[in-house]
Amino acid sequence: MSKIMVTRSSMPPKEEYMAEISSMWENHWLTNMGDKHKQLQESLLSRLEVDNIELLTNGHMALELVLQAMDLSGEVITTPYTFISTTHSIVRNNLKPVFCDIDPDDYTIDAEKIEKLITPRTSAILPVHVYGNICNIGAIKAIADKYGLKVIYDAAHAFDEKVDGIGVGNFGDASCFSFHATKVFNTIEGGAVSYKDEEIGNKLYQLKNFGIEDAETITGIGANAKMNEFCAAMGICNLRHLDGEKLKRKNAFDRYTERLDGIKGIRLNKLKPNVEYNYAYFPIIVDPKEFGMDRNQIQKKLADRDIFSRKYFYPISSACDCYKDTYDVNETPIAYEMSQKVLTLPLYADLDLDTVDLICDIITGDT
Ligand code: T4K
Repeated sequence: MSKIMVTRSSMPPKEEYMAEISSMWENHWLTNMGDKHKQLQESLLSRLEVDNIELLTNGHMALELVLQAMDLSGEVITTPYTFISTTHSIVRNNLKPVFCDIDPDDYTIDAEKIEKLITPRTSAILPVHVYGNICNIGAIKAIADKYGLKVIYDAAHAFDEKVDGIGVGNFGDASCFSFHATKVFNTIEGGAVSYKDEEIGNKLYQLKNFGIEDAETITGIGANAKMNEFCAAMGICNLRHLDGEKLKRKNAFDRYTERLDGIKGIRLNKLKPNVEYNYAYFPIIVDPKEFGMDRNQIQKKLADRDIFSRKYFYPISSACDCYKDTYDVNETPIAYEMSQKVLTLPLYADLDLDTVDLICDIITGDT
């Protein structure tokens, strides 16, 4: 058996991608908002059922530039239980992350704990739809409205999800998606921001393209965060196969659930009936006392059989070397505890059910 990694990029048939990019050998247009960029942007507007979307070079720049476009100051309330990109995007905007603890059931921000972290310096809330679990959007909106705060969702894990039939990109002032190779939908590297206010869109466009208005007019101090044509073409192809890929993920996800649900000491991610999921990740929370083994031991047992799980998200942001002198992990005890117990099992469209069974057998000690 070849190595099983935590995920594996979905790719369209080679011929389909070759056909999609072949026009570039005629027009020699490789980047700077070409035809493929426009086509993908249009397709995503309708697929995600959002009013506005801007494509970017990756999910991190989506976060970093939308925060910049909003011209925020002071403090941003967020959680440390995320990929480090979320925290870095705040700090790299000279803003201060204020860490709120998470809900132990779905790992997203605990909305009940937000209000007491608000100070006169708070300008925004940046919650994360961790593993595709949707944050408590109603409660977050109520708090944001009460205090006049912006809400920017890190929706890197929530591509194509719906809540009560509404596309996830419609909540808050903006939502940032990642189209990295490891995601449910990939453009190799890529990302996007869906947003409400058209002015944010104008600023984002400027920020991703050096602040260029036209060849002789530079009005902003922008960066370069454009999605190139090869990446956009990959997205166009992958989008055609998305439904099938999601279904295959669901089958693997359901098999894991069938096999691991109810095992003493292993807790699974609870799904909510009003959410249409994308089956991005399969995290398990391992209680060593109850299970008789900790997650590191499970990870090693799997690795001994060439199966590579990951500890998404360990360490939490506040425990990382670059932040640990500024923050105390004990301020977010649930996030800290989850980071000590979580193991994310392999999940991707082409993961066959026999391999899921093997992984479960190794975990439960049946092989
Ligand atoms: N916000 C959140 C909540 C995020 O999770 C992320 C990214 C972002 C923001 C930022 O979005 P981007 O700027 O990345 O678009 C991976 C991804 O690189 C990262 O995108 C993702 N989150 C994070 C959770 O996971 P690593 O360091 O674990 O990736 P790596 O290289 O170890 O890959 C994991 C496995 O994926 C490999 O073992 C095999 C497979 N793989 C990897 C690559 C690179 C493939 O099958 N194909 C590939 O090309 O971070």
